[in-house]
Formats: sequence, structure tokens, C-alpha cells
Amino acid sequence: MTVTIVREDAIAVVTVENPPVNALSQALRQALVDAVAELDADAAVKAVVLICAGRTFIAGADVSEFGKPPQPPHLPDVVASIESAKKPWVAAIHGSALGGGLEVALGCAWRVAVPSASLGLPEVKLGIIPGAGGTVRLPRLIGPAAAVDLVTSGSPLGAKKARELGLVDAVLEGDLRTGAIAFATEVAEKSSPPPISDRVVPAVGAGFWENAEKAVAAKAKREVAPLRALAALRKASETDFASAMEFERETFLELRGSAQAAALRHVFFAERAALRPPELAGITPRDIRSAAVIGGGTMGAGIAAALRDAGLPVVLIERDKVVVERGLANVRAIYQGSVKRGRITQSVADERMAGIIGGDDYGLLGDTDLVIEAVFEDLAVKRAVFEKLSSVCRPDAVLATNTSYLDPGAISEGVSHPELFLGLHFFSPAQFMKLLEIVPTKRTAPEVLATGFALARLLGKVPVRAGICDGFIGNRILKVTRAQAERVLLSGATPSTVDAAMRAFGLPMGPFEAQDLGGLDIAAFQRKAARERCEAPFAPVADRLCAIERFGQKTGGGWYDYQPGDRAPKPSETVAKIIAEEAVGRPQRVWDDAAIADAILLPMVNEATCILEERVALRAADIDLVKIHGYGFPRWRGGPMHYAEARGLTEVVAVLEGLAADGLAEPPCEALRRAAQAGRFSALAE
Ligand code: 3H9
Repeated sequence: MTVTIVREDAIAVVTVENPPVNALSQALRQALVDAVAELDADAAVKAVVLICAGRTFIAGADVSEFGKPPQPPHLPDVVASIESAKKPWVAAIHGSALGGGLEVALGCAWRVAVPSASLGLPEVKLGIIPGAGGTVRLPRLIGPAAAVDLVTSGSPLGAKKARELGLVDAVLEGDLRTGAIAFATEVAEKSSPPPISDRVVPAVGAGFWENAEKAVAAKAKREVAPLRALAALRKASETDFASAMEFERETFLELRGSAQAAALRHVFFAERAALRPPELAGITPRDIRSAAVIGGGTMGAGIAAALRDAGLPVVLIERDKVVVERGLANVRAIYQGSVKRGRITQSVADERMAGIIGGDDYGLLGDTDLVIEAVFEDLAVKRAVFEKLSSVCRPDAVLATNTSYLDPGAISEGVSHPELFLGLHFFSPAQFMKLLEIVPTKRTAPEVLATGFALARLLGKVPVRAGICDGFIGNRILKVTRAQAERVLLSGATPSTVDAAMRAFGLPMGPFEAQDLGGLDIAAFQRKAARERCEAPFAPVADRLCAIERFGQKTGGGWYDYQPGDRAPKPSETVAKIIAEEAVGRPQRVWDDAAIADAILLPMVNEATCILEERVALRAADIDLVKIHGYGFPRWRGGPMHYAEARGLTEVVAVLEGLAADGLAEPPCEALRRAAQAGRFSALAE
């Protein structure tokens, strides 16, 4: 970390260099306080420019320090010292001014930014609220309504919007340092605006805070931070500056130590670590400048849209002209949906569609860098596709299968360059879902694996390396979830009580509602294949529902009944009767929400531990990312493995033993017992 001060005539330029993102470590905080003292004492200096080296302005407090006791100087004092400096400070912003970084900028008398800069207070995304005056100064500067939006959503603003709101004083084209020095030279000649802390928050209309509370509560669901941030903003508008600062700091410190903040921090670092797996350090991925998708069904169309959204030209191949048109219509429907929801404009949708060529001629693939197969889940069909691809694609093209259950190694048999082959498992809807399971075969070359990770980065997805087994990481755990949900049903619960319990835990949907939405037939097809392999999947009720063609919403009934045109699930007498018949002879229990959640989640953790032990997943945090980004596991719980560790693995083992004794789950695996002894999953890799 360095902070250098250079004098340019009467302007001092303070340059912060603390890679990678200029986070406000203790050393940087101290250096800023020292810089204020030094420049206050220098009579030749008339104004100060605060600028950062590297890719960004200060991106916030150093999140890695949050698990430790705060060290002085504390950030509110750093901001206060800049605000009360004798010379006007000008924050010169490029990249991102986030969290504590924006709070430092709010301490400056002026803020200028390049057009590409973004500014925000993302603290709620980390389970905390701004802790250095963000909730107190921001409403004084831009008014309570805009401050509520910015602070409770945590989403950043672009420089143009920030200028409109008065958050920045000028948007500078050209070289930022030169422009900021010129700006500082000009403002040094005039009197500075009063410090933000001396201003008052503009008044709000009647009911403003009550309405904001309703809106924020509806969005936040069970996340604590957004409502606490709103309370701090309200305090800032109803009391004096010092009391509001005290209130904000107390809330910040309380939330910093909370379970939700620990979980969200865990996910923050896990997501970043996922993009750079240490085992691929130093390996250069191949360039991907064009892509193709084989198969234009729901999955293939979603993948094509995801590739196109990342700016790649895409070829979509189907087996004949009629199906090609259907595939293109599927992609068009995705874009029209986005236009309807205001995510993109019609002209963007048109431009994206224009970049997708549909056809039934594999000859179109002669110059494509990456081809992703997304056809029917049948080994012979997939192998036939790759046989054709091997004969038409460039010998150095990367070939990928989107299979969700088949063995990519078996699919790749017969391709001419198996080292260029890998599994890329997208999740539906592929244009939105963030998870990408990357499944190398034994023969996949390291740079091809690295290409999978680079592709994920390009598509804005979260990549997780998965080993080959039935269902890889996510769907293998899903099978346990479903079997457990049925076990709970057969021992005294109902589909509605199970679904409600899982929603109460924080999932967007319960397991039965989710099956009705996605359709029960795909899982039935997989169970059939498993039985052919002499496995014995547990699904007595689901099997009977499928036998009478209750496949879910699409057939008017599954685990629930549905009225035509109404997606609201209604308890079904047919299903209740089947459950009662299948439950005969099984021990019955009285279930509450917590017991249901345990009986479903902790066996998932047990299975996930086997997955870890078998090296199908390399890190527990990767499993958390799979569940969060592929299956809607609540982010603020940190994923199932973080949840289990935070709860205590010894307790997890004890609950599983209790369930196993009643025949309600498999007993805890040996690896889970070992992890419990150490208190953490990382011990399994040691
Ligand atoms: C806060 O400020 C609280 C205050 O209100 C109150 C205090 C009293 N700390 O994302 P990237 C690391 S809360 C520590 O891949 P990009 C990251 O782990 C904070 N480390 O880069 C990664 O490490 P590695 C509010 C951090 O270019 C590396 O930097 N601020 C921090 O795609 C590169 O990160 C935020 O929440 C941090 N604050 O995106 C901002 N940030 O290389 C969070 C990053 O070892 N950060 N790292 O894997 C971001 O949103 C993005 O990093 C950013 C750059 C947009 C800045």
C-alpha cells in the first residue's frame, strides 16, 4: 500500500495505490489522515486531488478485516478529517467508488468522475449498512428518496445519473488526473460549498418512511440489512448529524458481527475465488470469439441467448429447417420477454437476434471456436452429434456437452480431439441462471478447462468445477432433497407443510411446488434409468403420480391440483390418498418447520460431504455456490455447507443420527464425522 503526494503548483495530488481495489485497510486509513495533516500544514497548497492508481477508485472498506476487531483510525474519523481539512479536497473517481470509498468521497468538498465510473453503497449486499456516514451524508446531498434507493438496494449508479442527482459535481472526459487538477485549480479560487455534515436533509412528504418501509421489506424478505439501512436513513432525516452518525455506527457494528453478514461475506469471497481456481493458475485459456449451440429447445435457446448477450456471434443448429425456425423463435421469445420487462430495448433485442444465424447445415460451423451441444439426454443421440462435429469443426475447436446426467467422458468417446472436450452444464433458464458447472473428462486439456472458466467470466456466470458422477454436484444433491421431502411426507407431513417450512427457511419455493413447476416427468425418466442400473431411488409417491400422468402444472396436477389458468397450488385429495396408502406401516411424527428443514437440509449436507470427499467438488464453498446460484438457496444463509459449519458440525451429525435411527435419513458419512471432529469441512482436504 502506498499513498504518494505530488505537488502540481498549488494543487496537491494524493494518489492511493492499494491493489487490487484500493480497499481501505488500516494502513490506508492512517495514510489518509496523515495526508490531511501534512497538506493542512502546507501553506503553498490551495486544493487537493484524491485519485487512485489501478483499475478503480477506493472500492470500500477492506472486507477481509471484518472478522477482526476494528483498528483505529476508524473510517468515520478519516472521513471527518478530510471533511474538516483546511483545503478543499476533490475526489477524482474512476472505476468504482463503493461503500467506504464513496463515504470518503462524500467527505471531500467536491467529486468529479469519468463517464464510465460507478458509485454506490453496496453494504446491504454484505449484510451490513454503511458505517462511515453513508446513510447520514448521502440524504443531505441527494435527498432522502434517491438515498433510500441507493442504500437499500446496494446497486451502484453510473456517473451520468450521479451527476443528475448531484452526487458528483462534474463528469470529466479525457485524462482524469489532468481534468481533476484543472477542476481543483478552479475551485481553489472560490469558496467551497458547506461540508455535507452542516447541511440538513430535505423534508419528505407524509407517509414517505412508512411506504419506503413496506417496499423495502417486501424486497428484502428475510435479509435484515436493507430495513436497518432504511432506519438509519430515517434517523438521519429526523435527528442531528452527530446522533445520526452514532446510530449508524452502532447498527453497522452490530450487523458486522451478525450471522447474515458472515454468510454474505463468505459468498462474496467464494464467488471471487470461484473465478480463479488455484489449480489453473498460470494456464492461459483459449480465445473464444464465436460460438455455436446444437439444439434450439428451451436449454439450447437459453444458452444461445447467454452467449449472444456476452457479445459473441452465435450459430444455432437444429436437425431440419422447421425445427431451426422453432429454435430461433425460442430465442426471440427470450428477448421479447426481456423487452417487455424493460431489461433491454427493442433495438438491442433486434441487434442480438441479428447476431444469431440458424441452420440445419453443420457446414456453418467450419470456423467456430466453441460448440455447445444441448440436444436430448440420450447417449447415442449425443454421440452422433459429436461424430458429425468432429468431421466439420476446426481441429482446434472446443467442443462441449450440456448434459446434466450423462457421463461426458462416455459422450466424448469417438471425438477426434478428446483433449478439447468438456462438460458445460448450464441451469435453466440458461440466459439468467448464474451457475455453470464445468465438468472436465479425464482427457480434457488444462487450457480447455481454463477456457470453461474464462467463458463463465465472459458470460457473467459463476463457474464451479464438478467431477463426473450421476448429476454432478447440483443434481446429485437435488435427488437427496427430493427423496428426503418424500420421507418427511410419509411420516406425517403434507406437501403444503413441507413447502411452507422450506420457504420459512428462506428458499423461494418448496420442493413440491418446484417439482410441479419444472415437471415431474424428467426426474421419473432419470429414476427409470437409475433402476436400469440396479439403483433404487426412493420416490414411492412421485412414481405413483407419474403413473397417473400427474406431471405438475403442465398437466393440471402434480403434488397439488391447479385450476386452468391459475398457478396457485391447491391441496389434492388424490395425492393425500396416495400418501396415506404409502405411509402405512411407517412411523409417524409431529413435524414443525425447523424439524422439516433439518430433515431435508442436513441429509443434503451429508451427501455434499461425500461429494467433497470423492473430490467431485473441490471446496465446500463451491457446493454453496452451486446451491445458491443453481437452486435458489438463500444467499444470506451462505449455502448449505456454510450453514452447517455455522450451526456446528457436531450438532449436524447428532441430528442426522437421530433421523437415521428413525429410518428417515442415511446415517452421517464417515467424512462428515471427521469434518465434525475438526469443526470445518476444509479439514477433509488436509
Ligand atoms: C464498506 O465499505 C463498509 C463501509 O461502509 C464502512 C466501514 C467502516 N475488500 O471483484 P473482483 C478483492 S463494505 C477486500 O474480482 P472486479 C476480491 O476478493 C465494502 N477485498 O474485481 C478479489 O480478490 P482476489 C463495500 C476486496 O474488477 C479482488 O479484490 N464495497 C474488496 O471484477 C478483485 O475483486 C464493496 O462491497 C473489498 N472491499 O470488480 C465492493 N473488493 O483477486 C466489493 C474486492 O484475491 N467489490 N476485493 O480473488 C466489488 O464490487 C468489486 O471487487 C469491484 C471490482 C467492482 C470493486
